Parts: sequence; structure tokens; C-alpha cells
Amino acid sequence: MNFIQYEQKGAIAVLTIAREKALNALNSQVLDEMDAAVDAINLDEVRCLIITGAGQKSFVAGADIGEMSTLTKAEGEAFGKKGNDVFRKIETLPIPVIAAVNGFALGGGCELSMSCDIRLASENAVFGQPETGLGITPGFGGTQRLARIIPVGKAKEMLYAGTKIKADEALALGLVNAVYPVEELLPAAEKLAGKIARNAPIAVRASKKAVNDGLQVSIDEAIAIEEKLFGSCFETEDQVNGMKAFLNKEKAPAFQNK
Ligand code: DAK
Repeated sequence: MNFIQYEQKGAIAVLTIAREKALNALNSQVLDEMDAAVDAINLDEVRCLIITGAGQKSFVAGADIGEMSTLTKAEGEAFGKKGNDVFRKIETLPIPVIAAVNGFALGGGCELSMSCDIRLASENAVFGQPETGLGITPGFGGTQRLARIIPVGKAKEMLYAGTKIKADEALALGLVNAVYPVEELLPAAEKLAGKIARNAPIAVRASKKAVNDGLQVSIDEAIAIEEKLFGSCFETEDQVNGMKAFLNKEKAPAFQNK
């Protein structure tokens, strides 16, 4: 792989988009490599994934404008599908995904971060959907996910006017969970990932699925989804051992993903 670095550290893994000279912009090769790297994650071992960008300036500065500039309609659709497929794969990955947003998250970069479950940002992070200034709409889900995460009016301003927001405003809007000095961002993401990884993996995965699937349907259907996933936990050793430890006033066990 030329543009993706992947490192597994025990039960957590860090996927880094490493095309620093172009501020980690997403061209077809980056998207293909990201797709292959996500497919290769050992889901028996990894319990939380972190996605970040190389360097200290940019998470991802968007889809590659040079590559997009000459696309035909058919090629534009194919490029959009490539991005959408990998972003949906990340969004529906069974394990939680944390975006460690270390700088510019513009266009496809903002969209990539929104495909992740949780966003943490560095103080120099900037979020935006500047596509209408380039003559296009956001193509990797930006019109849909942004308006589901922050207030609709603010999302529309960002989409129509291309207004960029800094980390503190992203925090106030709930687009990110927390903001850190640049050098503290990855350690903070790893700390949170470690905390997630210590909880019962089957229950964590079921919680992710319940939230994501439940948000797409009525509250009655959503509650039914939760009931089924809740029930499924009672077939696991981790549930038996987790509750036994509590009742015995012991520390939570090392959950076995069983
Ligand atoms: N694409 C390609 N190269 C980029 C890039 C990008 N998005 N962003 C930055 N670069 C490159 C620059 O061209 C420059 O390359 P060299 O000139 O050194 O060769 C290098 O990265 C450093 O950038 P700057 O010199 O511009 O650095 P500055 O610090 O001055 O400015 C900046 C940083 C992030 C403010 C600026 O680079 C910038 O505005 N970049 C573009 C941001 C942007 O507009 N992003 C949105 C891209 S559009 C769709 C599917 C997908 C999409 C749309 C539709 N369909 C299916 C319909 C997605 C669209 C987008 O993401």
C-alpha cells in the first residue's frame, strides 16, 4: 500500500491516510487501498479502529480535485460509488470507529469523519463542505450525515455557503466529542479506543448496530431491534462472566468475545 498505513496495537488498530503532500486528499488509489485495508482488519482481534491522517496539518482535505476535474458523468458516478461503498463499509463495520481529526476535514474528509462513530479533534481541526464552491454537491454522504449530526440550519449554511467551522465550534455543535492539542489527539483516541476494547465486544457491537439500525426506522421498530440484540447477549459467556463478577464484587473480567 502506498497511501494507507495500518497498525494493530493489541485490540485496537490505527489506519492512517498517508498522502501528506496533497493533505491526504482522497484519490481513487487511496479509496481502493482504504477499502482493502478495512477488509483486511482482523475482527477476531481488533475491537476498535481509529482513522487519522498523516502529518499535523490535515485529516483529509477532501476528494482529489485534480482527479475529479476531468471526470465524465459516468466516471463521476463511479468515483462517487467507490467512496460511498468504502464509507458505508466503515459506518457499518461491526466494531466502533473513532475519527482522530488532526487538521483539515473538508469535503470528503468531513464526510469520512462522519462515517465514523465518534469524532475527536485537534485544536487546529477545520470542518467544512466546500463542494458547492467547486460546482458540485457533496458526493460521499455529506448532505445526509451532516444534517443528522448537527442542527439542520447550520448544516445547510455549511453546505450552501461553504462556511467552515473550527474545532471549538464543532465541539459546541456536537460534531466532535472532544478537542485536544495536536500532540495529545492520538493518545486520547487510543485511550478511548482502549476503554471501548475492554468492554464486552459482542455487547459493544450490538450497541453500535442498535443505534445505527434504529436511527433508520420508527421508534417502535427501533425498540424491537434493541430487544433482539439485548436478548442475543444472553447467549454469551461474557454476559455470564460480567454479571457474575459484579455480583461477586470483583473487577470486570477480561471479556473473551464469546
Ligand atoms: N485535492 C487535491 N489536492 C489537494 C486538495 C484536494 N482536495 N487539497 C489540497 N491539495 C493539495 C494542494 O493542491 C497542494 O498541492 P501542491 O500545490 O503542493 O502540489 C497541497 O495539497 C497543499 O495544499 P495548499 O498549498 O492549498 O495548502 P494550504 O495550507 O494553503 O491550504 C486548504 C489548505 C485545505 C485550505 C486548501 O488546500 C484547500 O482549500 N483544499 C481544497 C479543499 C476542498 O475544497 N476540499 C473539498 C474537495 S471536493 C462526489 C463524490 C465526492 C465528492 C463530491 C462529489 N460525487 C459522487 C458527486 C467530494 C468532493 C470533495 O471532497
